[in-house]
Amino acid sequence: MARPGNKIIQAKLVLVGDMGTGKTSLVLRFVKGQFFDHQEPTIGAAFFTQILSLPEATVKFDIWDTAGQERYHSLAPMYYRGAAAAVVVYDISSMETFTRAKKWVQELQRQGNSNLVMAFVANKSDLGPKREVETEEGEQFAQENGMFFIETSAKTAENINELFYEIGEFLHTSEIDIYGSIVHYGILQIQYLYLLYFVARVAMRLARACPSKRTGMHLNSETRNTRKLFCCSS
Ligand SMILES: Nc1nc2c(ncn2[C@@H]2O[C@H](COP(=O)(O)OP(=O)(O)O)[C@@H](O)[C@H]2O)c(=O)[nH]1
Ligand SMILES: [Mg+2]
Repeated sequence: MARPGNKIIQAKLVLVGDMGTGKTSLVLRFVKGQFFDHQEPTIGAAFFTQILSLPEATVKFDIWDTAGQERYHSLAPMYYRGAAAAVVVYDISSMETFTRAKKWVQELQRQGNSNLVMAFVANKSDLGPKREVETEEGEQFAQENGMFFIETSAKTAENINELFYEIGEFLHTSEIDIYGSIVHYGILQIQYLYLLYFVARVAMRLARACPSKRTGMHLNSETRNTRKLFCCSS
């Protein structure tokens, strides 16, 4: 529930990663608190919504859960375009899905939204004995690419709320940053305009204090001479 007076952030979130890494399971766990050992594969993409209350804001997530199959790859930009957050998922028991996740990160970086909040998620942390990807490998890649890293298990619910909570916090802070830069830019513009106004006023005062030499000097002196002649001739 949105808290009264709390700021509301509407955010499009997209999940990408290889098929079978647990994207749908992560979302179902977060949205409905459910987990299925035999989760149906996603066709195309599925849409979910969930509201998350943070101390300072309420985040309304519009979640696009994409299918990981290669044949749906060409549809992916439709889902990540305009997204505020992207969750790139791999399965800790499959090195292949880790390699694929790294490619997803590169693709998201290429699409050029520098404000995109990205989370690198190592799912199925409950499959410890089958682990192929060490925590440090995921952590290091995420760090090198400026992403937030977390190990989760949709099965045991480990770190699922934490994942979305962190994303919400990142979205909230990056909104403050954007707002802050707009205010900062506005102040700079006002200072610049005031400086121009000040320079213009000084220039006008100077112009009034030291008027430029009149043109037609020759005519004036002629007038003076004429008067002189008139004076002397009388
Ligand atoms: N052990 C374990 N299995 C999981 C976990 N998350 C998903 N699965 C299983 O992995 C399979 C694929 O999950 P799914 O959510 O359909 O993956 P998606 O294709 O990425 O959406 C399903 O059988 C899930 O039950 C997890 O955290 N731990
Ligand atoms: Mg799925």
